[in-house]
This record gives sequence, structure tokens and C-alpha cells, in this order.
Amino acid sequence: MHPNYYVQLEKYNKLISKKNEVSPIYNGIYDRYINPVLTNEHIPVFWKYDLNEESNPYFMERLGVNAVFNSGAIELNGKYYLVARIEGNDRKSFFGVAESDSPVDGFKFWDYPVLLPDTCKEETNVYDMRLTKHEDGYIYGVFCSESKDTASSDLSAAKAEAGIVRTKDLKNWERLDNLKTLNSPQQRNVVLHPEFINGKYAFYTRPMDDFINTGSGGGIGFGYCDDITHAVINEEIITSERKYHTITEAKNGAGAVPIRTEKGWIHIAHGVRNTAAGLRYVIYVFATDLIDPAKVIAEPSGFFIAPLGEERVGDVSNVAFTNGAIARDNGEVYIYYASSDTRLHVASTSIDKLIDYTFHTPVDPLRSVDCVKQRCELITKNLEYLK
Ligand code: M1P
Repeated sequence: MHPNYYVQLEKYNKLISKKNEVSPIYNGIYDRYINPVLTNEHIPVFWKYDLNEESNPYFMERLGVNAVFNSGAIELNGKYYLVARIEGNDRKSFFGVAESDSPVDGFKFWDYPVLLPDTCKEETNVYDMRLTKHEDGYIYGVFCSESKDTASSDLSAAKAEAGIVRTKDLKNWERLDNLKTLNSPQQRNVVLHPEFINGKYAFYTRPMDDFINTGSGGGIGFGYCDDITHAVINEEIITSERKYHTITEAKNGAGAVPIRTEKGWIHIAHGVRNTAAGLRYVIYVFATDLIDPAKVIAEPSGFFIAPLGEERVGDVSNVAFTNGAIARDNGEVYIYYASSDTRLHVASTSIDKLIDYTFHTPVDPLRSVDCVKQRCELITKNLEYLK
């Protein structure tokens, strides 16, 4: 074996066994952890190098991995699983399952990445899987299925659809038809609701006019479908709306599978605004009604998680994005969020704290003057309290 193999292996083993710690950054809402839970350095050595000294005498990386980020998350039989977006040096994304006994460190990829059934020949790229443990007994993975837009003369023009797979063990994946939304030309950030509603499957969608711009798409959509194996949504209504001069002005999209709480479904989503330096992605929270999961009943003002410090820099800088969270039966919640399309982090909180945050954070008054009044009220209350 080439001596550099042992050097790389030792680095990898050290990384996997590194314990994570809560960061000193405080907001009372959640704890951020210092180390990312997954990076491109978490990719096994044998995924990248040809270990045979004869065919690889210089021990060169043959198939590099650029980034590991946006990940679906699920707890099964007391173990934690992340189905991460892995992007090769060749820009193609694919999925890999990383497993750990801990929700905050020790994630190790299984020996092989996920080889999805190749049922969609025009598909070029896949990414951002949301994992829904559905009450029908399956675990569904809903992801972006991207293909070239052959109707356009622009070489980079692409089309986004929602691909759907299901599994019981994260090993055998059955590919179902891509979701069809009759009134939206493209879809990304689609999430399957975990329960039937009036006997139907329900999806959170993100209607878009084209690959990048949501255009007339007013926000996070919601629609029902009868047959999950050939999913068609005839009508989408808007749940969490995009709003002028807020963190969702340019786009928003569902993130983690909504979490059922006694007060409502809590959604951890992303919002996008445009700046002179490009798009800025942050994570925000809203709640919907338990009976009618499309009806927004609370929407705290502003962002929940924004990229901080080193998180602000990466392949697509200024991005915080989530597509996975684990809500445990004991009330703990782990939110897996990626920074700048490069690496994956974790933040922890609890159901009680999430409820308090969601229902007691003031709503965005939408105008500076009203924001000042809102803050003055808090200051007055506090100064009275301090007397
Ligand atoms: O690059 C930032 C994010 O861009 C897309 O999100 P949206 O569809 O809301 O623009 C996704 O491609 C996501 O993977 C990526 O992190």
C-alpha cells in the first residue's frame, strides 16, 4: 500500500472520532455546535483514491468530492442517519447515507453511495432529499431531479422537478414517478407531509416559473395527491407567503419535514433575499394548523438561523439551508443545516423551546417605524422590570 494511504486514513479516522461541542454563541433559542457534522473530508478514502499502487503509483485522488451539504435526516431504531447531498468535483450531486450513534458527531458514510434506480433518462443531477417517515409505513425521499431544458437555446438552462423514492431501510430504494404539478412549470424544495389528510397524501411545494426564479410563485405551496406512485397535484395553494422587504422577498422553500407539536405543525424553512453581493439564504420558522396544515398560524419575525462567521463563505456564499431535522420522542430537536453549499452543521433545541420561539417571537410589522415601536415596547417593559 502507498504510504500516503495511511496518512489519509489516519486523518479520516481522527475526524470521525472527533467529539463535537456546543459553541459559546448564545441566543437562548438553540445551540450551535462548533464542528460541522459532515464535510468533504468525511468521505471515505476508498471513495476517492484508487488504492492499488500499480494503477495509482502517485496515490492521486481519482474521483474527488467537492462538498457535502444539504441533508435529509431521520432517526431509526436509536441511530441517526443523514442522507446528504454529495457533490463530486465533476459538479454532479448524489446521495450518501451517513450513520452515527450520536446526533451531533461521529457520522460515517456507508461503504457505497445511494445508486438510485435510473428510471428518468433525461435527469442530469439529483440533490436535497427530504426524508419523511410517513404513516403509510414507508420512508419517502423527495428530492430535486434536474435535467437540461432542451427547449431553450441557453446551454445552462435547466428544469427542476420533484423526484420521489421510497424505502424501509435506506438501502433498497424504489423510484416512483416524479411529482406533476399541473399549474407550476418547475418544482424544487418539495416535502411530503408525514400524515394522510382526509385519506390523501399532501405535499409542500415551491412553484417556480423557471429554474432560478420563482416569479409568480407566491411562496411555499401545498397540495394533495391521491396516488403517491403517480403523484399529481391539480391545485396548489400558498401557505407561507413571500413578502416584500423581508427575508423571503426573493424566494422561500420548505425545509425539514414539519414537526407535529401540541400547538401546531412547526416548519423550518428557508427564505432568500437579493443583495448587491447576490442572494442571501437564511432559515426561518412558521407554524401551521394541526387540522389544516396549509393554514399559517404563527410566523416569527426574521431569521431563525443565518450563516455566521466561517459559515458565510463557501461555493455559494451567504447561504444557510436546511432539509432535515430530527425531533426525538424525548423532546430534543436536532436541526441539520448546511452553510454556503459546502458543509453540514447541527443545531440543537427542544420542542418546548421551538414552540416558545414560534408562538412568542413578535411578528414582522413590515415597516421600519413599526419595528422601532415594537422594540421600544420591549425596552419599556424591560426597564420597568429592572426597576
Ligand atoms: O444555492 C443555494 C440553494 O439554492 C437552491 O435553493 P432554492 O431552490 O431555494 O434557490 C437549492 O439548489 C439548494 O440546493 C441550494 O443550497
